[in-house]
Amino acid sequence: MRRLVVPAAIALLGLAGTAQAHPKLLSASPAPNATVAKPASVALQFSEKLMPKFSGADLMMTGHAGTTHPPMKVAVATAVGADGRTLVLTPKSPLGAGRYSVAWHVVSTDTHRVAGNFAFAVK
Ligand SMILES: [Cu+2]
Repeated sequence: MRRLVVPAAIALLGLAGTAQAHPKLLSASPAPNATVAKPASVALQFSEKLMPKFSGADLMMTGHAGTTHPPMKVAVATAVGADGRTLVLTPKSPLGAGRYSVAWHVVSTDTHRVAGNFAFAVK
């Protein structure tokens, strides 16, 4: 029954909320599934202003040299840009060639929490 209850709750929320504005990931650099030269940072632009305290992302290396391996966390500094809507991850050391995934979670200023993930590759 649990599977039925959740959609019903979401439907109710949809009816009750006229000003529901969940943060959406508008764009990212590197773009999802892109292959890029070594990026100095990873920037995620959202549709809503973010609460920096509750917003962040994990950058993981998932493979290199044509192999995949268990996700290895990459040390990054995380900041919200001056526009309040962009999450910027700056790796502490340059990203090597390989495959990466970004698992992000953000809370917008209207307290809505959204999470997602995408992958990119560095050549
Ligand atoms: Cu690796």
